[in-house]
Amino acid sequence: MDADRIHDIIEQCEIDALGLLRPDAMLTLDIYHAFIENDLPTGLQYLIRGAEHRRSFEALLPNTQSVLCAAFLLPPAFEGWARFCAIGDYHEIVRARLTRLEQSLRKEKLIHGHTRICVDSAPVLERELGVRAGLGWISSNHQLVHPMLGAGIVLGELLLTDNLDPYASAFQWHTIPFDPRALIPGSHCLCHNQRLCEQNCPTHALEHHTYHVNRCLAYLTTQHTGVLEDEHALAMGNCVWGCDRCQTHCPVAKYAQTTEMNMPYAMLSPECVLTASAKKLTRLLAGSPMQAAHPRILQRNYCYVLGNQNDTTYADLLKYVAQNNPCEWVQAAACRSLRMILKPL
Ligand code: B12
Ligand code: SF4
Repeated sequence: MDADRIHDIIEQCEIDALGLLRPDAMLTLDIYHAFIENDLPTGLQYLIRGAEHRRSFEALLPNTQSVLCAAFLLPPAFEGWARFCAIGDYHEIVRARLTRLEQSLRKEKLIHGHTRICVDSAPVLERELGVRAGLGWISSNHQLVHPMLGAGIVLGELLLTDNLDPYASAFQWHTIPFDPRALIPGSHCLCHNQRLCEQNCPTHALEHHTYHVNRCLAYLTTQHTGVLEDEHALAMGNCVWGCDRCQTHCPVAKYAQTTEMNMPYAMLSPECVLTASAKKLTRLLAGSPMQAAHPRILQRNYCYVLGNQNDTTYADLLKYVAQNNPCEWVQAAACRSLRMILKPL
């Protein structure tokens, strides 16, 4: 099997970069443990589950011999939505593409053993795996930045009991040599320490290469239930779901873009989102990246965003939500936004 054939397979599977690594001991497990012991906010308590599994791949796939780590470039997103929302539920898309990869490798008799696919929710340290596979470095914005794709990527892994050593170089597709220092946030950034990501973070969640999850809008707008501090609600601007500002201001591969977006839920009107029952919302958001989240978070976010618009078009809708939504913190968000838009000039 020649490298060209392997590269054809990788391209056919719509993988933008792929790297191979050995299942050696994780290098940043201490960083992860310090995070869950000291900084874990309520909405991320699920990270405690499986904390020990991150030590090795044994619990996920006994006798793992090779790990293929893949990066997928995201399309540009619709205003107010993070880029990962622009392709439906990326977990399903990444899983489907890695399944195709697995089937193609098996068909070509390159693999024979057991496999397991991981995307986001599996207890693995995906950013470390990405760096070790040669996909890039951890930037000041704490994201994995690929030299050609930038930070606007999602990751997925194919664990294998086959040893892919004989084909090692062929499985390095758009990679760079691994340097352990690339795991230290900001140490390999190409912007001469300008830290545009930090300067453009609206909540100061990034400071001197340190990341404060409690202030990050990517956390507050997707995982955190309850009311938001006023300063955070204001900093949201038009942020409906997630935040990409530290990523969009990163100068590396700023213009890398792929396929067009697929996000029908971005077209839902504020009326439709804000008057829906929790059950209807769950139905409307099926197949979207929001399907696993608390359905009321989207309603709360819409309330804050409407309040930040400084116009009274939606005042009646916000009044309706303040009086009728069964969730206290959605009501509170609607009241705050009403105060904002009805305040005397
Ligand atoms: C929990 C989680 C979140 C949380 C917490 C974020 C965080 N920084 O931890 C929230 C909900 C806020 C979040 C937000 C986002 N996330 Co997220 N998230 C995860 C998840 C499930 C676990 C991450 C984790 O273990 N966090 C704990 C901390 C300690 O780990 P970490 O930031 O990953 O840091 C590692 C390295 O950077 C390094 N490191 C960090 N600090 C230091 C310091 C030193 C000295 C050293 C040596 C190393 C080091 O070691 C750490 C442990 O391996 C992963 C999937 C996975 N299974 O890994 C996706 C994942 C990391 N997220 C991803 C994405 C796309 C995002 C968002 C861009 C989404 C969005 N637009 O809203 C934002 C980015 C926000 C940001 N600036 O980081 C992608 C990563 C893409 C990328 N280019 O890096 C992942 C891999 C999901 C995926 N499969 O694609 N996320
Ligand atoms: S995702 Fe947004 S809020 Fe979070 S660190 Fe980046 S710019 Fe700041």
